[in-house]
Amino acid sequence: TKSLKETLQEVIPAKQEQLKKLKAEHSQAVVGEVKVENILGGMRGLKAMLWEASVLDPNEGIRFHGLTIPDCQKVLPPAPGGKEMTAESMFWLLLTGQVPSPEQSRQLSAELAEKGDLPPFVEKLIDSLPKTLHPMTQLGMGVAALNHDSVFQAAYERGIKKSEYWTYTLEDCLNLTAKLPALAARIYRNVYHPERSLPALDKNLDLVGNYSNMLGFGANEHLTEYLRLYIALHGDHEGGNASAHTAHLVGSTLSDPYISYSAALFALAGPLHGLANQEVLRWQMAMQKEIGDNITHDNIKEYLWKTLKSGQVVPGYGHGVLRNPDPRFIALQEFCKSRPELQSSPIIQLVQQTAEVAPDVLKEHGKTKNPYPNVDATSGCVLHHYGLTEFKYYTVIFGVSRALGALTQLVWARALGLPLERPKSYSMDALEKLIKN
Ligand code: AMX
Repeated sequence: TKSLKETLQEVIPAKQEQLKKLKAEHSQAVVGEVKVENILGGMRGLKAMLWEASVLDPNEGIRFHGLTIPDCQKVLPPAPGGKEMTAESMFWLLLTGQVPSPEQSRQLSAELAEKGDLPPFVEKLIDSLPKTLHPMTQLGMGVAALNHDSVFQAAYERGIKKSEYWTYTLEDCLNLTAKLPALAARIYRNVYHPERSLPALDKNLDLVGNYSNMLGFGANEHLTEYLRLYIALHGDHEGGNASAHTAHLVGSTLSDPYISYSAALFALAGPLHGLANQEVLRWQMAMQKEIGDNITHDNIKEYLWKTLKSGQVVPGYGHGVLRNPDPRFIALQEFCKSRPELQSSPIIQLVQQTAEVAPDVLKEHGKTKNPYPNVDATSGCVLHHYGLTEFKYYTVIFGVSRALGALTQLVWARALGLPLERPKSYSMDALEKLIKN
């Protein structure tokens, strides 16, 4: 069977050819226009970026190399004994556009487990941080520090040909992906359970199996399976979202994958992006506390209006691109429906009931372009039910996941020789002049 690198080596020439042809034959083709609203509106809707791994349709949601989430659930190999697709199989798909065989997926698991230990100085760095430092800040710092061992950076200093960039980038990306569970679990242990010892990486487990084990939940196969699904699903959401875009932008300066992804994590740490993960649960629990046992649609509606009237957003609802319920939300809800213990969980019931009421309230409120739930509306409550209750940590899990897409696309950016990203900006005065002309 072919390794990941061999598979990639085979698919790169055709993509390089496709890019060459696009440049040669269609460089001047017009695919859209730039309106003042794009410039003032955070570049929403502007077609301005190349990203191979996934494309987000406003109505259908995400497709990974053309595959929908249910397609991926059907074809991507699970871990031995499990049902949910593994992070490795999603990584393989995002990187190569191909579905790995179970054997290839297991080979990649073994390679990642082999590379997963942290260098001692990074362990010391993380251990020296105050527990009160947000786990996302710790994750970003740890990932940045791992660039000490970047093979891309070392090779660049030595002097390498552009055509070789991608091989060193791939090596860094695999090393970083491999080390994320040990790093993220160490942060969890230090902040929440300093009395616990951290288990060593198990060379027979997949990436998420090891992550769950190191978090202290290895015995809970249900949570491990949920984490597999969660991490595969959050792996990529096309290129324009703040974290993926940041990785791409920083990577375009030829910064190595560690510091590029570290920057991405700090974009993910904002409440309008990844931090919504922790905000949803905080908000749902405040709702639960206020409403008490008498949960009715009217009570939920009243609480939603209270949130909106206080000038806050309803966390877990709305999206920069999506205009329908997020298929990732639907997939996580299906997971909940398949487990009786989750169906009887009060917080999961509350999330489900909120999803029945919130769209109409948000429509009536009339501001958001998308009144439907996004993935964050449900992702945290399952973790909470299974005992991973520290919601300040949830965005870290998102950060482990988003690496799959962002890192695979750094490899492609180097394989395709994509240039330094440098859009044009204008002052309002300059813009007014432009409009007059
Ligand atoms: N509740 C209340 N108001 C909302 C809203 C919500 N859930 N979503 C959007 N709005 C408001 C916006 O604040 C904006 O108001 P303004 O005109 O006063 O500034 C208006 O509706 C128009 O916004 P939009 O074009 O529909 O959304 P956007 O592309 O600007 O922002 C997002 C998208 C996700 C930041 C926004 O919907 C939001 O803040 N949602 C809540 C936070 C959240 O769930 N984030 C997670 C997103 C997914 C992820 O990255 N993990």
